[in-house]
Amino acid sequence: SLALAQLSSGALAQTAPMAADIGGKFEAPTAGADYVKRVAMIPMRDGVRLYTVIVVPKAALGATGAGKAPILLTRTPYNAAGRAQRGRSPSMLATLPQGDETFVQGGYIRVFQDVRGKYGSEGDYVMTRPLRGPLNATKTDHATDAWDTIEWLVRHVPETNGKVGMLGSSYEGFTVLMALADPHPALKAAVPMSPMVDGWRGDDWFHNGAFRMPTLPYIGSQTTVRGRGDPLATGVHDDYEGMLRAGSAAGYARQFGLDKLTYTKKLFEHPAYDSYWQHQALDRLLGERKLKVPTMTVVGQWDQEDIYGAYAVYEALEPQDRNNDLNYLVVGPWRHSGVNYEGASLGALKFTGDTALEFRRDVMQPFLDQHLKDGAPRADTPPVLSYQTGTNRWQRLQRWPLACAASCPAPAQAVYLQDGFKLSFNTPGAGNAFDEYVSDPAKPVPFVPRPVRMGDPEVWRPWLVSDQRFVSDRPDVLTYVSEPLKAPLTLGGAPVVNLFASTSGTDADWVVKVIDVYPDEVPSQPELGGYQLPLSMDIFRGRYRDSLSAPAAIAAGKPERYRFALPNVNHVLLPGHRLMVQIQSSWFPLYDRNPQRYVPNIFHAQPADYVKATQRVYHTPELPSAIELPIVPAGR
Ligand code: PG9
Repeated sequence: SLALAQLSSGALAQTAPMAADIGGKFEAPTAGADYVKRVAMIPMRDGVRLYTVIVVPKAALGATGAGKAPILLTRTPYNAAGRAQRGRSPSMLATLPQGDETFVQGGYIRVFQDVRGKYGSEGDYVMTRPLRGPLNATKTDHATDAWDTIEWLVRHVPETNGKVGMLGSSYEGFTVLMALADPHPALKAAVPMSPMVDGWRGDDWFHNGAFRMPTLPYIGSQTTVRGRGDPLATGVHDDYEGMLRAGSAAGYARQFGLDKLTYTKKLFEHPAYDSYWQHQALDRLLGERKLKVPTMTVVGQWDQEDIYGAYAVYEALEPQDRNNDLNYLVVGPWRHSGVNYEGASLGALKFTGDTALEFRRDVMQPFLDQHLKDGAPRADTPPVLSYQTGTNRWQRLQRWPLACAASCPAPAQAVYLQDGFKLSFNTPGAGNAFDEYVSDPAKPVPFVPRPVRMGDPEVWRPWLVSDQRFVSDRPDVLTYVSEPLKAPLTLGGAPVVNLFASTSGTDADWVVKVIDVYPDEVPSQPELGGYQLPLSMDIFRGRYRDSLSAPAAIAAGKPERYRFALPNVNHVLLPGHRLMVQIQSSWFPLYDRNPQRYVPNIFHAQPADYVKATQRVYHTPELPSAIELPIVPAGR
């Protein structure tokens, strides 16, 4: 037969048995996909090229769609190629991240770019690179890199209509804000989500001067290599144990070689709010510039990483927003970056539906369309959109906050700590002048139940709503509670701590928590019976009570005033619930321990510096410890 004849003559091409099986560049066919993915090395003004992934819907290709699609840009230190690939799929919807779904449905071009020095980009990486100015004498920063990138995109992506929006969460939110410092004219809308704004006051690295230990493994994973560094080989199951054994934060850094990393050195050299931090405070820096781009800043009420910055930026930009159409704030019942995932619950809390999708689909998308799509209708965007928990409903508001010490629709009202571990709106009367506890750095109060698995997302993500009963009866935690409420108590703003306290040491941390205590029984969700839900909590390092930049020892035994704001809250405590305040002096191992003996730099505290101290919290007419609550009167 013919086949046999061909075989014997060797006419059929044969692959040599020993031909190498991994050969040249392989490219899978993409004809069946509904998008094309391009990679460009975009040159910056100093010649450094940044790795950029551009995902274009096929519907925007060719004659019919040419020049019609807007671009959404995210600049990331977290691997642009990976960010642009949730999964491998011929469908753009399945390829891009969950939070991008409405962009895909809306026909947007999506762009992810590695910031300089990370993953595929050239140049040096500088953690949260400061703007050009006192800390950055070079000619480039994230503002210029965003500018140069947008300039290139509008010239080189033929499918675009020339309008660009920027968005991203956390570090990616920080790069959005940086672009606003000197925005390219084609940048028409910005959505910074959970942005890192001030790494000392209350985002990521410190809260009010207390150092957050997860910073150290983060520096390891981000700065040991251009890609993703290895996690620490801690050798312990319980981070509480591992971090306690290491002593100070510097001791922990040394154990893993992290003390050799440049950014660790920078942090350890700047424990106070000195010019290094002040020159990076993005709320102040942006407040000094003209706001030109409509900006919708987004954050979760229980953002466990960047709970400070979004409100600070909104507040700093608000004076420029005379017509209430440039500076928007959105607060959802979310964890850090939760806006980009499913938002029907957080820990034990359940909401009315997928609140994150509701926001993305019904509010963010029309806002972006209005500013980025040619001929799109004006969106009905409220100046402030906030999900009120307790009642579980979205609120469209004209402003934020609703109550505060001055210049708010309602004045803050003090709730006072009372003898007998009570809380009331009356100033304290007769009775014991103070309550006391011994704070022992050898047995710090854990921030979540042990074993503490800080890197476990199940522990870390919802921890700000965790039931506080696991510490409320510790002898080193003071717990004050009101009577069951007869009427709803609505909070809409930032509670302010006004604490009068003394320590037998010469330095001290003060952790204050405002808590909603559920009734003993909650028939609709039994596990919430008696639940102690944290609404707003934070830490303050006592040495900074008079000056954030110039720390000073505390006089042992002398009552001093500690005044600081807690994170914002939008919540109704329902009738039958009780208001609770807890006070403690450690929150470990999230925050490094205060040795309680004053040392110049706590990072380098020695074992002998860690001493027990007796803390007294006062509640007398002269020393009336209180929390100033942002109470919204009924009917507002
Ligand atoms: N919270 C993270 C971060 C932001 C900025 C600097 C360092 C870390 C993040 O989730 O990106």
